[in-house]
Amino acid sequence: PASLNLRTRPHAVRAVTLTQDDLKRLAADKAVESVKSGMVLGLGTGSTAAFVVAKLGALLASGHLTDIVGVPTSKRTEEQARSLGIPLSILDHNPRLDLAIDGADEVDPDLNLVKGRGGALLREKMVEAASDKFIVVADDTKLVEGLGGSGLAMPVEVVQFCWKYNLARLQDLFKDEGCDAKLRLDDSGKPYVTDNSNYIVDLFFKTPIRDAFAAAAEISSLEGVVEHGLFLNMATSVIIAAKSGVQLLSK
Ligand code: ABF
Repeated sequence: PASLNLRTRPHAVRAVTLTQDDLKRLAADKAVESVKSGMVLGLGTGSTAAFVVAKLGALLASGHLTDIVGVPTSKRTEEQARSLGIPLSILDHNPRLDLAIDGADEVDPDLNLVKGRGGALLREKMVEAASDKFIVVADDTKLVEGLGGSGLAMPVEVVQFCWKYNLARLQDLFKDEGCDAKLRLDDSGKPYVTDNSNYIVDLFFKTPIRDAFAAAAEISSLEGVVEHGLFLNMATSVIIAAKSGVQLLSK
């Protein structure tokens, strides 16, 4: 019909294009549907997790959620949650959580994850390991066939003492994967310091890690390594938002 002639009335139809942030928000809102009043929640870190915290704050303010307590996985998540009036706690006082919701950097077909590109991997892993359920929220760009396959950083948190020694040992550990290890720097070019006063060595692989479970054990065995970004057998489910819709991946 003439009314839909796009040449004469180009404004007639405006395709809704979902931005990456829209997808992250969609995944976050879907995950928050699993939150019930009275829950003790692990609050993740990163831009997707920030949408989760924002949604929780809104539901608390509107009275749709009551009596929730948040255990943050970073100082910046703590600040965001506090600014929204979300009651906060720590693992010392809440050693068992009902549910943690957090982002991820890579998700493989077995729901194993690479996390920590946001620098919060230690507190994330502590909080998520203490949670009965752990829902990961991500946009579809995070899906990989094999961990390490994105070519982006797989972080390892190390003590500051002799970090060069541990960087060299980590690089050597993954020489078969063509690993390039780099000390993470902050915006001013100084070593990035985590919330826990440690450094981060980022590992970049040319090919995916052959055996993530063996790799995790080998990394953890290095003296001076505090934590790494392989989150294996931890996610209960993963909510992936894509332009085609939101998908729930469960074990
Ligand atoms: C955090 O979420 C980090 O472990 C990970 O790096 C980040 C992903 O960030 P984003 O959601 O912004 O992609 O849990």
